[in-house]
Amino acid sequence: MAERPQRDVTNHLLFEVGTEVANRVGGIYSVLKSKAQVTTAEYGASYTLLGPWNRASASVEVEELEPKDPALIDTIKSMNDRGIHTLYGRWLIDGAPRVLLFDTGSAYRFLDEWKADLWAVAGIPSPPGDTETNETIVFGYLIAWFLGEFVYHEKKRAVIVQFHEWLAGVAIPLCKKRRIDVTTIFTTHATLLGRYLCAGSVDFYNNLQWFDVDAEAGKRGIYHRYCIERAATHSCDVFTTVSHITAYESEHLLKRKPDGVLPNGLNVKKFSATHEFQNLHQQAKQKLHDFVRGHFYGHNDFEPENTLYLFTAGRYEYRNKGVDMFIESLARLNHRMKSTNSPMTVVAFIIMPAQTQSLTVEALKGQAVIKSLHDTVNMISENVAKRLFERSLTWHEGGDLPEDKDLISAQDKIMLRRRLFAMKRNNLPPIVTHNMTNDAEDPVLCQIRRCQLFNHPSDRVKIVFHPEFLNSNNPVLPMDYDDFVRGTHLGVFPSYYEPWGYTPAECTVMGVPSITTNLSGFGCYMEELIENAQDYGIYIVDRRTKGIDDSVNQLAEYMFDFTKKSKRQRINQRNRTERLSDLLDWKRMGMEYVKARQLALRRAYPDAFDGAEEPDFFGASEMKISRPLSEPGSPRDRSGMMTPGDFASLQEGREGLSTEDYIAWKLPEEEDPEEYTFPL
Ligand code: G6P
Ligand code: 1S3
Repeated sequence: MAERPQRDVTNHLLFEVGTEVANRVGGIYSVLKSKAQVTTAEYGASYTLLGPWNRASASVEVEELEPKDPALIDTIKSMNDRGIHTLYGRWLIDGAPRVLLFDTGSAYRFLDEWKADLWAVAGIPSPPGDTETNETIVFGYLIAWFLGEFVYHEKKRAVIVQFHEWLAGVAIPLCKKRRIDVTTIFTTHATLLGRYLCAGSVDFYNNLQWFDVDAEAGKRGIYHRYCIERAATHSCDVFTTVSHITAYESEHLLKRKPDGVLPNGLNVKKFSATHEFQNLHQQAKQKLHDFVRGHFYGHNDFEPENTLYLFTAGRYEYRNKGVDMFIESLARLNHRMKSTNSPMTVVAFIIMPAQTQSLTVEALKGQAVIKSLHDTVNMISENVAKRLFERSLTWHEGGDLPEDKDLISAQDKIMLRRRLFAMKRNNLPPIVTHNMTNDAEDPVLCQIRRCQLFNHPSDRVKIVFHPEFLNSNNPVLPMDYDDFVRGTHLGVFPSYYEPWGYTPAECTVMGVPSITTNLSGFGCYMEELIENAQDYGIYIVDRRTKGIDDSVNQLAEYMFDFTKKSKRQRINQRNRTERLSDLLDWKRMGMEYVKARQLALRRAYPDAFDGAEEPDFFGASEMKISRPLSEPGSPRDRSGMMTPGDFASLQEGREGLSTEDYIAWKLPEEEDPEEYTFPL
């Protein structure tokens, strides 16, 4: 067997492969996009993302470039000469990383050949008719083709390739089989079986070690996909996932213990509004008030000042994202608020795209009715101002001041009366803003009906289900998602299956408190890191050790306690929440990626590290932090520095590499005293 040539590991190249490169689908797009800045800062032109060429999104997100690297030029040319269409360019996002996109459509003529090869070399079956798997195979073979040619042209530098999720994973066993001289990292952001099993009615976490994985995959018709995922897991040099909980799941369902946990970060600068964020909340909240005035026209018997906006959002995975629990807890919250005569009203939004036909007439009418009222009142007030001015001009000493009746004309009153009559409604404000394709069977609607949360005037909890992602051009709720989140008071994400969970993390960096669970990667991470997470606006529902009923009660209790907070307490809490932002920044989280890459190099080129000093990032810490905070609350006091990997260090040679802390992190000092001396 030929020896691997010794490549330069210091000036290595990095490729990251994913199906969501410049193509928004879900969480992996968020990972790649938000991380781009720190990765390009580290690698510059040595970093390229590889993905399938989705023409619609690439035309908006990618600017074409001429490649400069000779090996890249030769490889692209050789593939183009064989009829494979590619797009090389700059992804137009922060960090502007280079991307190389492959038109899978130009390679489908090889599909049958590649399927046969996949069976021959890896024993992976691929039944006909599964278009997603076909796409995965074609993409995987293109990537393996590209990498094989690339390292043929680039002989000096080591090449690290990091693959995200099974959809990008076919190339990994191919690299192994073909002995392509690259080192590979496979990062799974969820497991196929985990997602499927959790969506059913299975006690997932208590049975993880007992599942007959092949049989379970077979029963669900995903055996061939599972084979791809498992092959990628076992043939990569370094296997990682995004949280501990998914590491545990991977160990049992994919039968390999991950070498490390690479949690997801955010580009905090993008959200950072420094002291402005409280004002942004106030401004965005006004827009929510506007929406609510329209939606609840005729039933606007609750005060904006005493209204709290709660929301959940995400892909429509009813059970996995915990929407079932959210609605049940809202019903219990409603009951508690009613029985304690709470002065507050909660408006709970569910933002989850489902199949819809259009906005409902009722939702559109609500906004139109309120807009007309607004226009009419403006017109009347202009008329009143004009008359008041005219009357004032003719006033002389001893004369009477103008009376109200002189100011509002009969005409004005008729106009106003018309608008007021238009606001009369015989029905209750709707619980959903769109006409649903499957209204009768939609799980969210069925659960709302079962809990009888019908927006009755006596209800203290009102519901608005918006089954479409938000955007500022929407005529009913014209707000972008970030803007919407800023306007709310509390995000609620009681997920059952959530490898990481960007939604509560995004709330945090926008200074919005959130509720999550100890079954979500983010929830576990925060629970581990912060002693008194609730003070920081991070509430964690126990869905692991409690029964379902107790978890629902705990969630209802958290929400009920939140409704009892004063405005000042909410403001204080938001300040503390926002202060956690740096904890979630890629500048810190990205260090785990650095470690994973280093481990990949060590495993592929052990000789290059012999006798050499341990690289910096595994080296001794530069400084120690102690408790930097005023009360209340601090992250867990550690006389040392922390990285996310402290909770699951990367394992060298499966024997446990002891990684030293290398990044200092501390909360900024408290700026606002907990107790205010002025009245609330
Ligand atoms: C921000 C604004 C304040 C406003 C407050 C409302 O802090 O800067 O002007 O009073 O939000 O908070 P609330 O929790 O009642 O929406
Ligand atoms: C997955 O997306 P999902 O919503 O299907 O990957 C995300 C990025 O790693 C992660 O945040 C999420 O929990 C996973 O579930």
